[in-house]
Order: sequence, then structure tokens, then C-alpha cells
Amino acid sequence: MSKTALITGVTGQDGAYLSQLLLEKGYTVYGLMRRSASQEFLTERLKWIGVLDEVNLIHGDLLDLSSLIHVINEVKPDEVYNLAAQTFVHTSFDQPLLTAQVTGVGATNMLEAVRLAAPGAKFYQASSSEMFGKAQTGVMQSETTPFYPRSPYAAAKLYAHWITVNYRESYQMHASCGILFNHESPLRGIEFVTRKVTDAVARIKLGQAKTLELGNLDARRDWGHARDYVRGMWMMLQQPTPDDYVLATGRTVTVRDMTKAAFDHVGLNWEDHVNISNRLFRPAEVDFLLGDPSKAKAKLGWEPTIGLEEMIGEMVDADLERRRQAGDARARVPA
Ligand code: NAP
Ligand code: F7E
Repeated sequence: MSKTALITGVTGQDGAYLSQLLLEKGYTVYGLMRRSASQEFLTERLKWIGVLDEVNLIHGDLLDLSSLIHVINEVKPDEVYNLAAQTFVHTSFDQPLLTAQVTGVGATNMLEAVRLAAPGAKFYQASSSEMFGKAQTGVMQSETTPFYPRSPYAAAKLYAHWITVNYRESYQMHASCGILFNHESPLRGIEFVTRKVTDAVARIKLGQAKTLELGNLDARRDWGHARDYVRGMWMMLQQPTPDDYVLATGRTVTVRDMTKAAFDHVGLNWEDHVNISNRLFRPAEVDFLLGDPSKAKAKLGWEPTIGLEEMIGEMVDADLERRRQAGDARARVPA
């Protein structure tokens, strides 16, 4: 009999790739989404990746425990992937309490709903490399590296991480945390730096823009592809015992070099177009992230397959296509 999965955050980047993966594996997939007046806008990623008609969308909100219990009772999932969160670090400084509620307490709401309504279900919590925060420069971060969050987002994720570990130890739930380093794709939100850059490169190449404003170019990130990382999430829940795993590429690159790679892809010189804006710097920065995925490799057999340059190229090409189509659509609108 086919397995049933419930994905919270199904309208986000990882929700789309994970839905696609689970459908390919024969799962029945339910996706939790918030009700919105712009419903069709929210499902754009699922549509882009070609799974919108196959995912069963069901309304609920991480802030509303009763809605989550209702959903779990209805779906009776074998596996629950808790991907929903307020995910943008910069916004978490402006909305720290909302971030604490959704990204932190929201995870407890999901765990409670599962514990009460489907205690045998396997549970995945989307933990983040941001939890390492002020890490030692030059040293790789693994499952045993101490955490030092540097934003309201990271502090909320740290609470969600430990409450998941606590539910595992207190109630013997099959609950695992994936400590995932930055992962991107053509479906990445446009406010995140990779997608902001690839979209700007496309507009500049097509003559629709001239410049791009960025903040801290010296920050280093370990960037992988979302398609690889959702496979790791699934692998964690196929293990006989729950555990926590780092997923990363083991390579760190500055925002400057990632930006250069994107401009190089279309034959432009990044220095001719990029301006630095103070308003894009954060009150506290995470300067250096570099993950050690050896445990995931040894225990899950997981390895990333897509490198940074290939991924950035895919993202620039997808943005060129989108911007061309948007330009054509505007051209068709009568003046
Ligand atoms: P994303 O694209 O920003 O998607 C976030 C999802 O959460 C959206 O579907 C959003 O719904 C949903 N959501 C927000 N508030 C909600 C609420 N109150 N109730 C129900 N749903 C809510 O994020 P992502 O990049 O796919 O990341 C997936 C998860 O992995 C997140 O938890 C993120 O923090 C974590 N993570 C991501 C990365 C990364 O590099 N991408 C790395 C480590 C960890 P709407 O569409 O309605 O806004
Ligand atoms: O920033 C710098 C910025 O917003 C990356 C989320 O998925 O990954 C993500 O968090 C770096 C930072 O991602 C701009 O200061 C410079 O150092 O793309 P980002 P993030 O903050 O690393 C983790 C793992 C998550 O869990 C999060 O949910 O780039 N940067 N100039 C900029 N960043 C942005 N957004 N915009 C700029 O103009």
C-alpha cells in the first residue's frame, strides 16, 4: 500500500521539490497551506514544477493547533515533513515575535498535533545551519558543533530543534532534524541573495535593469541544490531509528564569488553593475558557514550531486526565461 505524507510549507521552495520526489516514489501527498486571498499566487511553485494537480492541498496554519490536529486526523500520515516557517533572516529582525511564534512555537504545535493524533508517524523538522551562527572561521560545522544563533530566526529554529529532540526522547517519537545548509534553486524566494542575484543578472542581460544593490559581500555560505537536499530529508525518515543530520556540500563561497559566477554565466562583469547598500547589512551577521556532511554520507548514503556553478547557471537560465516571458507579456498589453 502506498504511503501518505503530509508536508507543511508545501507552497515554498523545498515543499515543491519534496512533493515532486514523494510523488515519484508513489506516495499520496498532502500539503498544508494557509488560506489566502491570492491562492493561485501561492501555488505557483507547485505549478512550475508540474505537481499542482497531484498534491492534495489542505488548509491549516502552524499558529492554529486545532487546525493541525484536524488535518492530522483527516490525513493520518505515515510521514510528516515540517517545512513551514518564517524563513527570511532579515525579516526576523523586523518581526522577531512572529518569527518566534511560527518558526519556533509552530514546530511544537506540529509535534503536539502528531503526538495526539498520529503518534506513530515519522516526523522531520527543518533545522538550519543558521543555528551555528557565530561559528569559528575555517572550521567545518557538524552535528556536534555548538550552536550560537545570531538572529531571531536562528534562535527560533534552535528552540524548534531542541523541542523536536525532546519529543523524540520523551515520547519515543520517530522525530529527526535535518540541519540543512543553504540550498537554492530556480524556485528560491526572490529575497534570498542567490535568487536576487540571478534575477538581476537576467534583467540586466535583457536590458531591463542596469544595477543590483547588495549588502555584505564577504559573508561565506555553503550552498547546495534543493533537489539534493529534499532527497536527504526523505532518507532520514527511512531510517529504523530517528537522528539528526547535517546536509551540506563541504564547500564555502563568498557572496562576492557567487555573484561573480552568476554574471560570468552571461558574459557580464559583475563589478560594472553591483552597488553596495548599507541598508542591506544585518544587525548581526553569520560570517562563515561550511558544513561537514560525513555523518549523512556514512549513515544515509547521501551525497550532493549539483555544484554551485551548475546551480547558479540553472537559476540564471530560468530567470532569463521568466523575464523574457514577462517582457513579452507586457509588450502585448495595449498602452
Ligand atoms: P520557503 O520557500 O520560505 O517556504 C516557507 C513555507 O512556510 C511557505 O510554504 C509558507 O507559506 C509556509 N508558512 C509560513 N508561515 C506559515 C504558517 N503560519 N502556517 C503554515 N505555513 C506557513 O522556505 P524553504 O526554503 O522551502 O525552506 C523550508 C524549510 O527549511 C523552512 O523551515 C526553512 O526555515 C528551512 N531551511 C531552509 C534552508 C534553505 O536554504 N532553503 C536551509 C535550512 C533550513 P506561504 O507560501 O503561505 O508563505
Ligand atoms: O543571505 C548576504 C547576507 O538571505 C545569505 C535561509 O534559507 O539560509 C538562508 O538564510 C548571505 C547573508 O540567506 C544581500 O547578509 C548580501 O550573509 O540568502 P540569504 P541566509 O540568511 O543565509 C539558511 C540556512 C536558512 O535557514 C534561512 O531560512 O548573503 N547578503 N547582500 C544578502 N542577503 C540578501 N538576502 N540580500 C542581499 O541583498
